[in-house]
Amino acid sequence: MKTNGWRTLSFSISIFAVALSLSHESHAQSGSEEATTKLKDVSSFPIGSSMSTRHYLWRPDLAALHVEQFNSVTAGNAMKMHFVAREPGGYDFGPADQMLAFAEENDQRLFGHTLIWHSATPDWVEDLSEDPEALDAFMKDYIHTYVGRYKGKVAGWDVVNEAMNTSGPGYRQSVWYRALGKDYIAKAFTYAHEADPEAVLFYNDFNIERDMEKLDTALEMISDLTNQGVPISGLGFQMHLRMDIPDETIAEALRKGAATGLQIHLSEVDIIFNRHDDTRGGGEQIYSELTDEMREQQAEKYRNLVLMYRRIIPEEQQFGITFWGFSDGSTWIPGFFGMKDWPCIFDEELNPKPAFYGFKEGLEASLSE
Ligand code: 9MR
Repeated sequence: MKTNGWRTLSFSISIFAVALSLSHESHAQSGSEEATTKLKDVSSFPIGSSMSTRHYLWRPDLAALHVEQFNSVTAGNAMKMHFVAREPGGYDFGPADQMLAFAEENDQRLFGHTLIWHSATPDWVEDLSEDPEALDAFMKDYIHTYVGRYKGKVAGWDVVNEAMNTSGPGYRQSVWYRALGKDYIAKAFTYAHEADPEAVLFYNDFNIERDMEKLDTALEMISDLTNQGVPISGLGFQMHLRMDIPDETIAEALRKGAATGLQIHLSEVDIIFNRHDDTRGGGEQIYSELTDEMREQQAEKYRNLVLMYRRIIPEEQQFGITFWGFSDGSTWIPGFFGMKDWPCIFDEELNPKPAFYGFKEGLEASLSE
């Protein structure tokens, strides 16, 4: 049974946790006390990361480090539609159940990613769009069944992900949009709220911290939804950052986000040095080596990001900060963009980078400075 499997995993996690905390001490920059302080212990809001069930099962070292440092977890892939609704005629909640078991056994908040996303819509669901009513009926059943199953267990959901064009203004012409118009968004939030009135319901998107036309389109949508009484309660900034995105631009975007009054989640944080064009395989390798100077600059960027979040987002709107992977050895970046990079706070060997200490400083700094 799964439960036994997870018990065994929890046991191995505690062994690894001890080993890892020892190894952190040897990499401490300014004393073992600082190195062994956990991010989750110095933060007033939840800190998390995406993880895959595969990693939990095959990489107990990653799982142990996650549990040691974080108190929130998002499935990197396992809770997407193309896994849950792989085939017509039923849902497979096995991987989502594994995520829940991991979260419950390790005191983690479970965040649901993601209900409606063009990129995770299986072909057979896309085919339903020839009959918009059938697509809507599927969406209703999917969200009711899925969110209802995890009612009270999943704290919040990315209800709709990436509904805006990749850049500039306008809605993405996804299969959902083409069949149901932009109303699909209001419907998705309504269905999710019906299934779990307590869950925090997010709209989530990328590049909205740098592309003001895109952000403004999302904000207009949010204000339309709110005016219609649609139960949207959160805005997720994915925050796949690049070193040269100016902090002032990010701050401006956060100010606009905060003004919605919604919960604000930095939902998929990482910071790269190289560039890409937002498409699979579209990486441009400018830097092929990570220098000490780059490490320090990245630490500063992570520190500033946390400070901006703490200063700009009112405490009651701080849903938390979630990394999209925390080790340079297992980040999604090289596989997706076809380029090497070092976006995370831990290196390939799971040693804390200056970025880890920068992030932690951002959490600990007094805001009256
Ligand atoms: O990290 C995820 C990668 O493993 C998947 O192949 C990909 C497609 O499902 O999705 C990645 O995660 C994405 C997230 O779900 C939504 N925002 C962008 C993330 C990076 O592409």
